Amino acid sequence: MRRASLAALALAAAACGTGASAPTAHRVEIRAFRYLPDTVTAAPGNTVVWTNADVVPHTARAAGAWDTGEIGAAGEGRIVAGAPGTYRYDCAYHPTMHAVLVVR
Ligand SMILES: [Cu+2]
Repeated sequence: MRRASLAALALAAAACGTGASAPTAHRVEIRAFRYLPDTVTAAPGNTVVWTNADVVPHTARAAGAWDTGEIGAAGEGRIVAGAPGTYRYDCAYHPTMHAVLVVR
């Protein structure tokens, strides 16, 4: 009896480990023409999602690396972090908006 119970426990434990874990997502809110937080650290393969809480469109783009394209009011844009590095990014429409994505 005791042996059977242990076998059942082992099966239950194995089942818990079979699900593929969802990719990690990092969120940046755009509010009042600022990226919050203004520095995000992600691992290669992580998703970074920008949500726009302003009533005007924004973008997030790192020259030569990536670009979310236009993110409308209440919309969101995303990228998948690629090669390790420090990516300073800005908004195509508002030159005063700057932030940093660190991939490592
Ligand atoms: Cu903007």
